[in-house]
Amino acid sequence: MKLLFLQKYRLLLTLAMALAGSSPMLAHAAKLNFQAVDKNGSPMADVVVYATPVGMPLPASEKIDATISQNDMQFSPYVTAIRTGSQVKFPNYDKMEHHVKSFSAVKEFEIKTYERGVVPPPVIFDKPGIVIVYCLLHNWMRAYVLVLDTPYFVKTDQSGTAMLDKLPDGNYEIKAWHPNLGSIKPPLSQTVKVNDQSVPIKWQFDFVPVPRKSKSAGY
Ligand SMILES: [Cu+2]
Repeated sequence: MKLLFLQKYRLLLTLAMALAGSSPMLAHAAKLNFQAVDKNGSPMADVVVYATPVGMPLPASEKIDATISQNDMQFSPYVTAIRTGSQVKFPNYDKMEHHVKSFSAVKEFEIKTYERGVVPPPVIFDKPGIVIVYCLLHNWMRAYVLVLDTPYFVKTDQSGTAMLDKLPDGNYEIKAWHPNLGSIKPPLSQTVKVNDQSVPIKWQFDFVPVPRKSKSAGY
């Protein structure tokens, strides 16, 4: 009986907080709409847009693991964004063998030649930065992993658009990165104040993306 009362009390308290707008669960959450275009104004896919809170701690949300498979003699997806500490699996769905290798200082690793159906132990990316993944058997195969400390990130689709929501109010440094920038050129950057509204943000890169290499292109 006492327990039931406590539960009821807690429910009422939650409702009261919700009505008062003070519950953290119902805090204002802004929606940011992104559009990425190239030098000529054409939509750019595979742009990772990520928001880092300024003057606020990063949330301790859980890491979300990812998969980069080998399909039709390519890595899929081409670009993957993950939070620092996440794991990535590299399953091989091709008839051919692959040999996965990274030379990046952020995460150097190697998964020696393995065949279809084999799912090697996942790779843990424990430092932020950019990791380029190669196949040592097929020199056109390449994937990019962007390892981020912030959990607020999103990737543009073929229409060059992406949307980031559930951002708590505050100031954010927002960056946009594309694989053609590699790990040398800095991403585009701007600081925005996020409050309870939808904000469109347009990014224009000063280049035209280099098409992804493929076997059929003769590489
Ligand atoms: Cu390969």
